[in-house]
Amino acid sequence: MAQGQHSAQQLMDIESELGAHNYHPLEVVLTRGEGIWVWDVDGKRYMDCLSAYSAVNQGHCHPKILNALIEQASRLPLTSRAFHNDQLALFYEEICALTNSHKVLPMNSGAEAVETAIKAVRKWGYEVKGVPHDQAEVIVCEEAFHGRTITIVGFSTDPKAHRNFGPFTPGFKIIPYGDAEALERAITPNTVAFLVEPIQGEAGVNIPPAGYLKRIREICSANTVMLVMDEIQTGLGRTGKLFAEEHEGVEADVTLVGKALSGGFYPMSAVLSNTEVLGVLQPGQHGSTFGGNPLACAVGRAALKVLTEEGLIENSARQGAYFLDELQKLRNNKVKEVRGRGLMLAIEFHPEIGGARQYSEALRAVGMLCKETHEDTLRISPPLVIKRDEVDWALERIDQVLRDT
Ligand code: IF1
Repeated sequence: MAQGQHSAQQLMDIESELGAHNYHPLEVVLTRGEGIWVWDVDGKRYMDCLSAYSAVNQGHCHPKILNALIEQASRLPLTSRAFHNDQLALFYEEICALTNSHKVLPMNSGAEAVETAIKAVRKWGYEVKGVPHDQAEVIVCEEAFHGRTITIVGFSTDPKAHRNFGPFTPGFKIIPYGDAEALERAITPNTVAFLVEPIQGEAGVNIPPAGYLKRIREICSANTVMLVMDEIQTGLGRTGKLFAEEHEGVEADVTLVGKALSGGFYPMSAVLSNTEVLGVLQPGQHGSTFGGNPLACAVGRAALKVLTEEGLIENSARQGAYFLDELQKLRNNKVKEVRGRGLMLAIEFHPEIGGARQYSEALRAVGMLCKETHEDTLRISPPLVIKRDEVDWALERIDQVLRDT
């Protein structure tokens, strides 16, 4: 069926009839994106303040990444890892140089990177640390989000994420987020890793107390426990640094990236290691049909180049600081707290006002697309290419909606 033959409502009705209802999207049907802007099928323009959950940090349809995609797709999209290709080594070189990593394992989704890291740290635990067979423990946090596989939802504290999906994978211990001493108390001789987000995204931009990242780094080092930082949402410039861990000068043993690693053009993730955790994996012990494919690598190389050459990390810090400062000036008794680091921002409303969804809907009506999380919090994460006058444009609408809703 040619594009444009269906109304927005017809398309939503078909989705509702034929698709599983595992999402509750805003009632907007998008057809085009460019930079921070997206357009719906009726030609209405919106500022995208979700960036596909930080997968579009470089802005929609960035021409340089698009050209890399088209060029590689027309030459050689996929070889499998049964053979070498001429993009993988170059992607390795460029991401290792940028992130000070020694080893990389490329995968496709963020959840696959998380699962890969869990496999690698367990294997490192048995073969290097000497943990007794099948006794490895990984410590994780309450309110975390690391993906949707059975193993990952098994250690989620969000009932929506794990109810009726059991039985689950054993070997995980859950501690409160932001409490370094809880980590120290939870460590046993069988602990192989601590998996944590430097800022909890899905939990509503939950920023840990100052010094938390530094303290968990010390505790992990003192106990030979691998610090695995999930930077899939916070990484690649979102918080105003390449990685959020840099705000406290911390370097994880294993860093997980995804989402904006491809600028939103292609599913791509990677496990980065600055120790020999990835060195324990031998041929035949892990892999994926599309992991490290030449198309992903060509797109990833272009996405990283755009991020660094166009100063998007610095822009995220600059515009994010301004955005946060101005949001905090919006005096409004419905707002409980405004939080943020770089362009990873959130407005938390008082529970009694009836939830943040009403604000997602009201902002959509005035041309801004945001997403609520955990009932009372509105996430604001525009692409990192946003300019000062565009931040002001957004602030005007947020102020108007807060006053009128
Ligand atoms: C959905 C949430 C955000 C992530 C972190 C791993 C992954 C994610 C820190 C897994 C993915 C996505 C998943 C997407 C919506 C979005 C999300 F609401 F689900 F929780 F961003 F907060 N680590 N987050 O944020 O990466 O396998 O998805 O590539 O499931 O609806 P993935």
